[in-house]
Amino acid sequence: MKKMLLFTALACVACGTKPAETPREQLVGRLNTLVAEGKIAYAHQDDLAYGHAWCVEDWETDALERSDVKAVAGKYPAMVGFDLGDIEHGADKNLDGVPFGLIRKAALAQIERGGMVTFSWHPDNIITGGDAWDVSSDQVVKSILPGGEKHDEFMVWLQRGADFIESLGDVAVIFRPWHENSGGWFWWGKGLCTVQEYKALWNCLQDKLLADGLTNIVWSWSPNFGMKDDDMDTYPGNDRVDIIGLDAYQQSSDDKAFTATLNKDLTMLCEFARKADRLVALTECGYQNLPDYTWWTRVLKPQIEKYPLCYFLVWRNFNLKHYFAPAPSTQDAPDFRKMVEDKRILMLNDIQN
Ligand code: BMA
Repeated sequence: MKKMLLFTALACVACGTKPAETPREQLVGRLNTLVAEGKIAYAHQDDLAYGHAWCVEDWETDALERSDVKAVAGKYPAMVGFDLGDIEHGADKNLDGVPFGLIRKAALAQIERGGMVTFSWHPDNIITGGDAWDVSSDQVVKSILPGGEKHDEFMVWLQRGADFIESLGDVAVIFRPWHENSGGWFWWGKGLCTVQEYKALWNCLQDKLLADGLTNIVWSWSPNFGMKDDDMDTYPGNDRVDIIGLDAYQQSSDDKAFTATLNKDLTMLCEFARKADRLVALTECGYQNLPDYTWWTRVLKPQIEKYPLCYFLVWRNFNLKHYFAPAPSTQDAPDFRKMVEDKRILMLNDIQN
């Protein structure tokens, strides 16, 4: 296969034509184009799978046309995110109870409709059997690296993740593993492994997927906001990352504190990415349950507009105690609609062609 590609590339050089773009190059190109046009794509986690007061019951027959975002704004998100947590066990459903069959179908529907897809992954703790948030041992990363006692088992976990991505076929997706590692709440986070171990963990996963022929992945690395000077030390490198992301949630009514931290981090990351010629995204954001009904246009939008971001992803709408995007019944819905009506913010219908 590789020889064939090389031959095609050489033949194209000889005849002066450019080789056709791969799905991966198309996705990177698409994101670069929208940034160059001063636009930013809107993304929502689990958008087609469930919302405030509904969930897809029978995914095999469901047309997957429901979406809280569409119900509020009349348009689907340009990008949809899903999480692969529990794929490592060969489970039928992810850690949040979303069937992997539904995730596959929804991801392909989103791409078929002209949209984009991103995956995160919250794998369990292989030493304790606890979840991704189990930080009771600082030996987990070490144990799964080559030479570690859990390495072989971990490679089986990676294989299951790789098999799922491969099952999507020849489409490009954004993959964002080992996220928020600047914090200490995941077993791969700060204080739980060394800088070298984190980078080795990144490389172990990426090299495995590439060796399996998964060359359509656009790789995203995303620390958490409130970054410290040494947080960039774990950046895997320009040859390993396409999108530098930031995860940023407002946690209290103090807008000023939130926006100050967000601006500080985005300024630094955008400058770093400009020099490195990488894309930048707000890979997760939100204000849980939206206690402030004008948060979208008063707090979030004025900040993200200042930066050359390719997308911003709002986290999931699990239930009335844990949601981030509106539904028609929530009081922030009019303000959200106003935000996404702005021409700068791209929804699915804006990027379909
Ligand atoms: C978190 C919460 C959890 C969820 C996890 C993975 O931020 O939404 O309830 O299990 O993401 O989706």
